[in-house]
Amino acid sequence: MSETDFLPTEERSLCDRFIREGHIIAPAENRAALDRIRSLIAEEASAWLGLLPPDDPDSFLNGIAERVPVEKLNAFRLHVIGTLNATSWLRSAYYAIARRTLETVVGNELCMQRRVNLSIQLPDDDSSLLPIHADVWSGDSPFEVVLWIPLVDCYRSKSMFLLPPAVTARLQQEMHRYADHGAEAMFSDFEADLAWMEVPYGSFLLFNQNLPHGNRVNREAQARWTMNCRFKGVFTPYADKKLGEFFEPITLRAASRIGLDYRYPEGFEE
Ligand SMILES: O=C(O)CCC(=O)C(=O)O
Ligand SMILES: [Fe+2]
Repeated sequence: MSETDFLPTEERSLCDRFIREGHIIAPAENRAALDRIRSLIAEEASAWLGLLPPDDPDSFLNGIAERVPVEKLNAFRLHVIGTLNATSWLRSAYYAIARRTLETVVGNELCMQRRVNLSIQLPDDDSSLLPIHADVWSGDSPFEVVLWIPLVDCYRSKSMFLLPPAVTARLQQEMHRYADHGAEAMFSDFEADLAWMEVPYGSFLLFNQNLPHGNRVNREAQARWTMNCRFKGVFTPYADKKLGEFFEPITLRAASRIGLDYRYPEGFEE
């Protein structure tokens, strides 16, 4: 942190915590927005199954393995994601769930990934796993954060893991060792240091995607349902994921809009 830091104390301490721990778990800032997204997902999922919307979305989503076999899971998931992303209010509702935290940790002129991702992991299913990785290692900008929001309670293997910043510094020193041995060796060497994110429904997780993270086979009795979406400051550097293609500005302020639109007068020369 620089010597000059005019952030108010609470904002500085949240920033310090995000740097030190690599993540923040907090209650949804707009619970109605989260409930609305969960209802939409439960409705679309039941429509695909030819059922009426469930009275209890929590037990419907948790128990989805009774209705959707693993072979049909991807088609089912793609249907739900497709309708989710075709919904006009989806992204503003998603953002509303963590608006103040995003403003504090990332900034108030943000861009947001154009599509929200959905991941569904049935109990004991090994078909949709993400081995340990850092998004920044495969073309994401180091300025991005991931807002990860569960639709059911997530804990232990029904959640994701994150390697804390201090241990990540050690891993980065030894990175050459994994060039040949791959993600599984990295996972087992650092397994004891991984932090499993405990995020109940009603809360969100904001994490630093420069830190190694991933998931394992869900060994709990019920299905995992989580969404994720990336945010970054509009004017921070881009990597492979470009503005206008992957990202879209969502909170440009007046001075930036004026600056972006500004054209020097005809014939103006310095
Ligand atoms: O949801 C998970 O288990 C991992 C998510 C992830 O890798 C990401 O959002 O970058
Ligand atoms: Fe990731």
